[in-house]
Amino acid sequence: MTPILSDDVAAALSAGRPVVALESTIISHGMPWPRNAEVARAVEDAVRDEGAVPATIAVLDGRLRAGLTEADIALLGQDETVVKAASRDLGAAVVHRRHAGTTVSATMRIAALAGIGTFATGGIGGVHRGDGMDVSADLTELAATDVLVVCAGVKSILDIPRTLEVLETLRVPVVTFGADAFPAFYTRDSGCPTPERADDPAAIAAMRAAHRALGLGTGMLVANPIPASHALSAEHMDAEIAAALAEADAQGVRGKDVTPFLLGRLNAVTDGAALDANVALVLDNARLAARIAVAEAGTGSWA
Ligand code: PSU
Ligand code: MN
Repeated sequence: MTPILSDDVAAALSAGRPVVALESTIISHGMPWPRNAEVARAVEDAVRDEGAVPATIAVLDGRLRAGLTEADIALLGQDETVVKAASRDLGAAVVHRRHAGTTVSATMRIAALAGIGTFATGGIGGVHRGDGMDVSADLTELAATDVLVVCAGVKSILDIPRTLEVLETLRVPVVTFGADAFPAFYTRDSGCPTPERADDPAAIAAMRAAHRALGLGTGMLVANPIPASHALSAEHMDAEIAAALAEADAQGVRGKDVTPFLLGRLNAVTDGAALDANVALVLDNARLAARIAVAEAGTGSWA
């Protein structure tokens, strides 16, 4: 199935210029209107500032799309009928002509179909705390699809050590940019050492090229710690996260509703501080992904 590309994304891909995929669940289910649409545009601008072309990915009227208009982003940001689609939800979204914000897994799948190899997001899903049975399809997709994903680590709404273990099992390289600790989204240090570290985008592009040459077929996870100026207090966030998890449990929130519920609660209880941190890290991830894509285009490693 071939995604519909915007003109600028199509032109960049056919000329071998750097392109960065961006997800849309963060717009539809991760941030409140109208901040979500403002951030989506700012993230696209951040990618352009670094010399790459942004390709925000979504499903609109059942069509897989890469490269959206202002009106598309506004629809994703406020239309109540927009669903959250992971990879396995894409077929039904196409058949039923749905609008869908795509999670990391679904965005990776569509990026791969479009020939886009680099992708920026805020945080990926992972192994949830508890019995270890709620595992995001983001991890499964990273195991199956050769797309590089830049994130700010994973939130401690998840079990971070178990998430790193699963990534190891699935043969997904994990590289942290400029730090020895794997980051925890709102904070720069999860307490877990990073499996690999790289200090510049060219080093990440080189690791990626070597990884691809091995033919494993898996993606790669790049963790970019939140800028220190925007990092939140770990003790404070741990307490808020514990309260949000207890509330989700008490209200019987299950399945794909869990992550959006927790994000919404954290944004509400921190009086916007969590949202501001989220915005800062997404912008920073978009810049880093663009710099990696530029480095890769220069070496022709994603040809
Ligand atoms: N984590 C965040 N912000 C997000 C998400 C996760 O800090 O917006 C979104 C992403 O789209 C991610 C999805 O791919 O949630 C994971 O959902 P689940 O846990 O249901 O797999
Ligand atoms: Mn889940």
